[in-house]
Amino acid sequence: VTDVIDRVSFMDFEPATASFRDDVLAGLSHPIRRIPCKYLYDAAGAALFERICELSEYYPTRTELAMLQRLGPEIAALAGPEAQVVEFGTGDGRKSRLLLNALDRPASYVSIDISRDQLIREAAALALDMPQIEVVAVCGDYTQQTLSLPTVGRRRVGFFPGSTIGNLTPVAATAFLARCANMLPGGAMLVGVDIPKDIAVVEAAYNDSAGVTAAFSLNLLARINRELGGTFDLSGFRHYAYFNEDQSKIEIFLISQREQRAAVAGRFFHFRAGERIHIEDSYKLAPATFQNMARAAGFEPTQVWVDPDGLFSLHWLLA
Ligand code: AVJ
Repeated sequence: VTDVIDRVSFMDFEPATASFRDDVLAGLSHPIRRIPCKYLYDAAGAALFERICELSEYYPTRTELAMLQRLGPEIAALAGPEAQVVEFGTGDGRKSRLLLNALDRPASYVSIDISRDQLIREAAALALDMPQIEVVAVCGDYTQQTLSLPTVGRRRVGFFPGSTIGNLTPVAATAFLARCANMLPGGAMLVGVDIPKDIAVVEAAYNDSAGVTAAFSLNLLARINRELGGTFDLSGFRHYAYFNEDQSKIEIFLISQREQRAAVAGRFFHFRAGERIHIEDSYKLAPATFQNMARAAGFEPTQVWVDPDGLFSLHWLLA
């Protein structure tokens, strides 16, 4: 623990900051153009994502929140008293608060994130709201680094909500879970996973009628314009999301509406009409499929809960 700010202990593992510039230039130079989805979440992108979570078509957030609410007592019994909650990634804090409020006298809350500012802001806000809990903010890249965490409390309970696991390929998701299992010896992990369902329902969630998801996708080009001296004409690109049934994932693209050029950091890129930039994958995993993945990562999957409409699942895994 290197520092204590506003009742939050702060540990910095100084994750390698792969630069936005390098990743965008490499992604646009590749024959199959692709930009990692983590870059969708600058301040403007995070605000648009919060609006997505409120959309009637976007079922995951409200479904998972309702499940956490309803299953609180059951999860508390499984976690036991004085647990140490370890969250991988920082959300808007709503789900973390729901879980912590449901548990039996949780001892501590550890939040791990690569983006230092958001991490400290959210951890400090949570520490203010829940003064009885010891809050630790860990700046690190949990997909790349093995992070040794301070032990405060009885049992570690990992938390990875939102079906964020679906943004990883099955191979990367399994590697991530294996890393989690090593960080939670003798503990458990609660993971939110979106389930395959009627294609029209999934596709509507990523093609909302108000166009918020389209604005979220296009913000990536706006961000490139803002931060990398980009010259993208946003009206020249269209958001496109479709369900790839073979791989059980939503694929999201920006499609060039005409032949055009754009500069990024002083380099020019040419786009044919109809050419795509792949910006996100969101896998939908059936409970048994996810359990097999967790098993391959060294967890023992036990409880799995599905909401009454069969939209979303929560998994309890033993490390
Ligand atoms: C990051 C997994 C929560 O894939 O559903 C929502 C991101 N992208 N709409 C998802 C997202 C477009 C989201 N998660």
